Amino acid sequence: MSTTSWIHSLCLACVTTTLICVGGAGSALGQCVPQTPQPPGAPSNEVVQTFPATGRSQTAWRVQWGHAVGEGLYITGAWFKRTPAEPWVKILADARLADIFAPYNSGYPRYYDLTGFNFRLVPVTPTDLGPCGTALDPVVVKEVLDRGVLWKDDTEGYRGKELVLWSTLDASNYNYMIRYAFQDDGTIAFRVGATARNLPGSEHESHMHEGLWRVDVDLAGSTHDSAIVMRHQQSQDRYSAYTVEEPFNGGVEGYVDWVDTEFTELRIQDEVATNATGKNISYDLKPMRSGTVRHPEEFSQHDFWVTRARENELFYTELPTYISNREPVTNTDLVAWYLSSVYHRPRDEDGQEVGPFWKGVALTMWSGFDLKPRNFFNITPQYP
Ligand SMILES: [Cu+2]
Repeated sequence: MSTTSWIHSLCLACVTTTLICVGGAGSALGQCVPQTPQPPGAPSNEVVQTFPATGRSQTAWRVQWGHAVGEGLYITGAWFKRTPAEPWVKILADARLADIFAPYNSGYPRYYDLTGFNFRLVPVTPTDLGPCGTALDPVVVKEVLDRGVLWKDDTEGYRGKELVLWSTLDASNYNYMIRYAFQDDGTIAFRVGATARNLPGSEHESHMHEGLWRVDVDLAGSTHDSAIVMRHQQSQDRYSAYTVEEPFNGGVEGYVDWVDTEFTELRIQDEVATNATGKNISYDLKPMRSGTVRHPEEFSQHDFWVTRARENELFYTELPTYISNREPVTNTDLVAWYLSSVYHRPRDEDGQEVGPFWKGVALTMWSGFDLKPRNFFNITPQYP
């Protein structure tokens, strides 16, 4: 069967299925979370998921997505509902990998895997779909998954759920899985996973895989957003500690470095919209890190950048230019930029030379960050 025809048959099998799609032997039966049927008239690039999918929903996501040659999979809008009765609240205007940077330890090559090539997305396979997935189009997978226990209180508890959209970028010998997970507590998990065949001729050379993320957050609409930095600080005796919250870079475009002892986080806060207890709603950008890269390239000298949202400012490598006019980043329309990285030290598990051929692949290495609500709900989400 051709690639196209079996994808279509899988899609047809899944469109009306709410519980189990193409589960095979050993598939995680019972782990599939029912998918919400698409509302009539919804755009073809839009997905709606309520949690739970049937009965009285507690929270819901509405997500719009897109993809293009050389740009991977990206999000073109995301809205969340904290309760069934309230209108959708806008969270994202646009979110994407602005680039993927892969510099090798010897200094060369230094690949820009999005802007430097015209790499395409890989057609969806049955492996991609697993027991619960559906193909939104030939290259985009949608899954609604159980994500483990979200909270416990002795014998009480709740298993969290998430709507996941993901695709695979065919970066020549390499693959990057680009994954966005919209979770039932309002969190969005951004991930890029590096896998497939090590660079031919340099299979044993260590290198970095860096996700250069651009996230246009529009909390409750595009205006009135402010960037704030949160740092953990210890008092001099080190017995007590406190949190410093201050305007990002003095309130103007610029950068901030992640400091391990500070648990540095970037917060985007709306200056007008409040939750039911009167607090300004906000989202925290929480890094997922195993280290910090620094290269001669100026964009890599810092971890968080914030710019005023400009439709023509799209390139991560141009950040030093974008911030040079020091526009305000309080009470305005913002874009957050973040560099996530994994250090790939090749090992025998990546593969071996077998005669004249290489046999094996690097198992997936993930990097990314979460955007997590703060004072968006006024009470614990998904709690009875
Ligand atoms: Cu690698």
